Amino acid sequence: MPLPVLVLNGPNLNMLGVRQPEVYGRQTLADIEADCRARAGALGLEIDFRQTNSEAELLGWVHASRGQASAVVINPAAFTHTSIALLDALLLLDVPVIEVHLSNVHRREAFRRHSYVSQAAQGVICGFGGQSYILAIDAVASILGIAPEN
Ligand code: CA2
Repeated sequence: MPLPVLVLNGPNLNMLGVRQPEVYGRQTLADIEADCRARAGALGLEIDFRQTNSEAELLGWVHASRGQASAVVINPAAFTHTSIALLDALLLLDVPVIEVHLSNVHRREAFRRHSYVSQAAQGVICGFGGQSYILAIDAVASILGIAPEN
């Protein structure tokens, strides 16, 4: 089995399902984690799914993933638009990074259209709610050369 796929989530995503369902959907982060785990399992991939409200903790997880993960899927939440430190940390990785967002950030406020993180990402998926994460796991499988069973 390949090294685990690290799925990282930034600030406030622990509150999903509580407010703004019209923007972020009704799924909780635990629901999304369960769906990711099921899809990854069907593809023969293991996932390590985490959320933090701390930029320092997120940077630490990215640093510690060197040599320990086969890919990183990340929803950096608000750090997307603010964190050069997160960009620099992700640029240290030599595995695929996929940036995901629940909402279509291009249909929202202008400040959400710029992502520092995208410069380190192989691809960006946004606007499909929790399905954005599943599409990202499928992208990782494709990049790693793992074919779905059917
Ligand atoms: O669409 C996304 O996934 C975002 O990364 C979500 C971030 C936002 O800052 C990005 O621009 C786009 C916000 C996450 C906040 O999560 C909430 C959860 C429940 C209720 C309100 C916010």
